[in-house]
Amino acid sequence: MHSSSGRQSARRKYPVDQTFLNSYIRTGAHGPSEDDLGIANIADRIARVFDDTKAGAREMTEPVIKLGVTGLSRSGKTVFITSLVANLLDRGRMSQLQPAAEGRIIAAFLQPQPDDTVPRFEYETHLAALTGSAPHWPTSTRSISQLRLSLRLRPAGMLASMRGAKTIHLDIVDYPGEWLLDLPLLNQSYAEWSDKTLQQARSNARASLAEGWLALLEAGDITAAHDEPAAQSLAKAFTQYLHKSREAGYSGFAPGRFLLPGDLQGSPALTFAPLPRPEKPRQGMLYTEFQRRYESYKKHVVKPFFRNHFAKIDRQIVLVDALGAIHAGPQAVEDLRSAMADVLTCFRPGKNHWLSDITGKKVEKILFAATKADHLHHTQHPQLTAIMEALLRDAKDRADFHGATTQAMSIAALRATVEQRVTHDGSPLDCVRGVTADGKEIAMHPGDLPDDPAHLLTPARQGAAKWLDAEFDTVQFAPPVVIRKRGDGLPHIRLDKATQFLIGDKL
Ligand SMILES: Nc1nc2c(ncn2[C@@H]2O[C@H](COP(=O)(O)OP(=O)(O)O)[C@@H](O)[C@H]2O)c(=O)[nH]1
Ligand SMILES: [Mg+2]
Repeated sequence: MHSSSGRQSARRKYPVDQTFLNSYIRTGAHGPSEDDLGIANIADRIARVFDDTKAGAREMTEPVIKLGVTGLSRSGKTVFITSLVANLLDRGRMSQLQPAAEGRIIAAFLQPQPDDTVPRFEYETHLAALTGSAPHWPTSTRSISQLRLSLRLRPAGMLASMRGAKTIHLDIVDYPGEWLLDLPLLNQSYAEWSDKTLQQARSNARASLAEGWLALLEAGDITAAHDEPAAQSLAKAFTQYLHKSREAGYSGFAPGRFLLPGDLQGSPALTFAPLPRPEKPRQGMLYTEFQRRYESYKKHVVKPFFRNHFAKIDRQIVLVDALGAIHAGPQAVEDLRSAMADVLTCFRPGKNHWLSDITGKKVEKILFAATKADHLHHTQHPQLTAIMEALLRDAKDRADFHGATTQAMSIAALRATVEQRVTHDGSPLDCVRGVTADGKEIAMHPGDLPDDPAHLLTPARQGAAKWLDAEFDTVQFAPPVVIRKRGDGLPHIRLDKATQFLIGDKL
């Protein structure tokens, strides 16, 4: 059975190569010389097709699940992946993951990943940071990385005893959520994007953050000829505004690479900023040059990411620091709401959506998870989940979104607190206790989340400046000192349930 489907795949792939050869033979006489194309090149192509076919045949019998993990910077991606892998390798704390509970996972092991050009997720380094004798949070990653974990499984169901064990590869891809929020740019001209961004910056909520940049903009002449130092200072001031927006808890700030430039730092594709449109944009103006760079950013930065990485994802988790946004205030929550709609649009555009060409294969399941739920006593988790559900429902209504299964959840990838009831002003108060970054042990009650999410989301939508009758606190806890029993992964909250939703059905 397997070998015949393998042959079929070989046959299906072969014509691709044939076309290439034919076109080479046809153009060979008059077209590029043999030196240009190179016999080696053809041999290389053929070898690659066979390699692909071999990989294709193997992947028929050994399926691959590509799990995307995203979220804005500091939402908890690195901690999530580290804990997920640790808990899949040692499954003592994964009782809500069905195949683990049924004892069908015979083995789990890390493998070299299939993509040679994507950096490996540094699992061992991150795990060492979290589980050493002086545990500390791993350093933040700022780009894409990947890790392959393979699972050896006993099949489920009635025929289980008649079928042998199977292997499934889980390719976990970590990429910044900031990159996803660049997607709407593909559908916006420079003039449209400039308008929208300037309008947002001048809005009451953000005006104070944009002061420096807007002052610089006003002082300049938009019809001036392009001059690189002026271009650089505008781009710098604009980037500072984006950083401040982020620090103030906002979620929307394209272009994402301005915050996480990686090796593009200082390149022209990242040296532009929004400008009001001059009456007659002409060649040589700063405006025209920025417009060109904006288009170049889309072409050379945004599109390749979607084509090369994003389009291949099967399952996706989006980590959201909802508690952080609630702490930051109504405008940050409102911003999160619109960012979630943008994110959903990326994943599952309708059939005739301009995006469907680019995103290709469509993701089947998306989990929106509020992270760091260990900052809340479990009696408040339902409220946090209800807020996530309301945000998700709203995002689905607003996005041109079809088909994928979605869910909202509250999780902690690494539980850093224990629960404790204290007496406060004579009445009991449910707290979480942990160790702060400076080594003090504290019990904290971050505030009461409302039973009805509308109590937060309505003022947020109406543009309230702060919460009327509530305050939400936050601290950063140090990672816990974990004493692991044999067979146990890292302590978490509902990581197993999240994993079940994401991949349980495939195991
Ligand atoms: N208490 C707690 N803090 C977390 C958890 N996950 C992440 N954090 C905090 O969030 C910070 C950012 O997490 P990280 O995984 O580096 O975020 P990334 O930038 O999305 O990869 C960490 O340094 C921790 O302070 C969690 O499960 N519990
Ligand atoms: Mg990270």
